[in-house]
Amino acid sequence: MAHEHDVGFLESVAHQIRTLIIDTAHTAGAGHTGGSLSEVEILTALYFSFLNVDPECPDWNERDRFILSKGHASLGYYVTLALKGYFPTDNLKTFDREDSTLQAHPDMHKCKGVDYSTGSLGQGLSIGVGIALGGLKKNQQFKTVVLLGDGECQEGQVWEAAMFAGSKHIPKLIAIVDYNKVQLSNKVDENLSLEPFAIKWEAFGWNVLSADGHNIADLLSVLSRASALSARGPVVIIANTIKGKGVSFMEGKYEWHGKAPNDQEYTAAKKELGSK
Ligand SMILES: Cc1ncc(C[n+]2csc(CCOP(=O)(O)OP(=O)(O)O)c2C)c(N)n1
Ligand SMILES: [Mg+2]
Repeated sequence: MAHEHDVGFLESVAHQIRTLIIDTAHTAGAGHTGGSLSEVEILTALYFSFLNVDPECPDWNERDRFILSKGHASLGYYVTLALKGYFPTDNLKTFDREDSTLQAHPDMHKCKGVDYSTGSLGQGLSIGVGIALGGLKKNQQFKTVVLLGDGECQEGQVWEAAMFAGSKHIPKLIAIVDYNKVQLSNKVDENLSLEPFAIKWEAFGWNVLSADGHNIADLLSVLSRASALSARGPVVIIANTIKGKGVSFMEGKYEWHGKAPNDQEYTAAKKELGSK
């Protein structure tokens, strides 16, 4: 079930998630660290306040749906699901192993709490549109939330899904873009700029909100506005974030897109996080 927690509590959850992301990446020697660190507060606000979900009943038919369209950032997702109670945090030690339920990209058939398998960028919004439409046709009340990367928004399929949802005024559908300005090997603007981003979504028929993606109080208030607005049609939240947020030498660096810290980097990262 959704819970209203105070911001201080949620910030401590976010800090725990960030620390466990670093631990898990270091243990596995793998993972998309940068994009996992940028989504921490978004996932915290969603799973520990906004989403109506129950880890005891992961398949409950009326649960809110969540799709991590930027599936490569599974590290952050798995840590959040573990802390929420879907599976023991000890399982995180198996991340990215061949026999693990926690594959590099989320697998809905292996990992409890994962509503849809992702990893091939560009697909999540289409899936979310389909799920939201299904709920609408069955007169169900659940919300569907899709988290996209900004580099991912260069994919044509994102805009086909956006055009469809906007044109059909699909309700209870909320997209969030983790706008960290960095993709795999360069900055989004240097590669293929999304701007004017908000105007594009508006032109596709969406209500557009923006948030400081690292400020829990702001995220909660924007999510609540998004929820109200989504009664009439789809809403996108452009969440301004920093790739690698929380570890100074990872912040804003594409070099940390798909890299795990070595022993020395791990010690330095933990020192920084511990002192916060
Ligand atoms: C269709 C597809 N093309 C390429 C990739 C490889 N890939 C994985 S992550 C990534 C960059 C994504 O950047 P962004 O969406 O900005 O994610 P974030 O910054 O949040 O990590 C790419 C190109 C992929 N997973 N899927
Ligand atoms: Mg990005």
